[in-house]
Amino acid sequence: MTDLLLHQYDSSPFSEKVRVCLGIKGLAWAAVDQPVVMPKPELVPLTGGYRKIPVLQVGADVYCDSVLIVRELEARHPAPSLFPSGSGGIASALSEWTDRSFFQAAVAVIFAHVGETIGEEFIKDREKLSGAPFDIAGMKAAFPHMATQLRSHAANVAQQLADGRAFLEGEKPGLADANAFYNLWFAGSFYPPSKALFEDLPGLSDWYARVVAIGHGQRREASRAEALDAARKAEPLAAPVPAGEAAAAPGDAALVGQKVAIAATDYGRDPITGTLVGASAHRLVLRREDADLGAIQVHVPRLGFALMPAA
Ligand SMILES: N[C@@H](CCC(=O)N[C@@H](CS)C(=O)NCC(=O)O)C(=O)O
Repeated sequence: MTDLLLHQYDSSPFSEKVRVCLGIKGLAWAAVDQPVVMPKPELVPLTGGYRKIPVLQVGADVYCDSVLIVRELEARHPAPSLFPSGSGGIASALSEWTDRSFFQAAVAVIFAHVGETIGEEFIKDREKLSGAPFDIAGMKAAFPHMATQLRSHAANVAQQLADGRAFLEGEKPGLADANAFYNLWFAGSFYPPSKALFEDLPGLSDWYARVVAIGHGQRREASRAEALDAARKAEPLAAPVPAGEAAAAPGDAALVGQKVAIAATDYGRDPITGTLVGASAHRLVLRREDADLGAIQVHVPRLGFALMPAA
């Protein structure tokens, strides 16, 4: 039995980032498949409102967003490290590149081509998620530009490999590889002709094959009922912020112990409310009481989340 429960679906690119990191660490974990659109009645009770995928659950502690999931995996299972050349700071900071402009380029290239084949339910759901119309005509018009952006991101990856190294940081794989990889995996899987935008770049295809070969660790499937039961049976961590994480900003520290609301600032901004029980420069931790599950601690990354005193 494993205690790492990853709420995910196989086509999710941010889940692929986490699956590769689980592979690098050789960890055993369980995939808990969640729906691709709302409602998600067996996810939201765990997160208190957050609907995005992936979410990592360990007992009654729930980690939202791949950025924090990766940080938590490194804290719980430090070896082998996701930062093989000691690059924890810069490799973590690079998520702002891979998860935003690189990812947006991959999304634009895919949806300019497959947008029309997607069902109405998915389109309506994603319009609600983003708060903006799903503009297929706009995506088509933007394609020539976005194709150049995707290639340019991929070319930076190829440039890093130009001295013949196996992975982005050297001979061992790390988060930098998982982050760059998942975007190309996403584009190439959902719109295979997009591979022509990057697979000719020197060294890129060989590196891509090496990342695929890492695998995903030891995966098993778990039901959503099993995950909810694991939350019911467990108590949240007494010390939810791992030792050594940089201290919180003074404004956040002052709110510890108070009722607060937190929400992502980009998309999927559904608020989570609870008592702030932990804060660092990298995470916020809320404790909630769920009528069915009992006490749950929800962890979110500090970057890209807003914190407000609860109304
Ligand atoms: N910043 C988040 C982004 C997660 C995200 O956008 N996930 C997509 C799937 S890959 C999602 O949740 N889409 C809406 C849904 O599945 O309901 C992260 O790094 O985890």
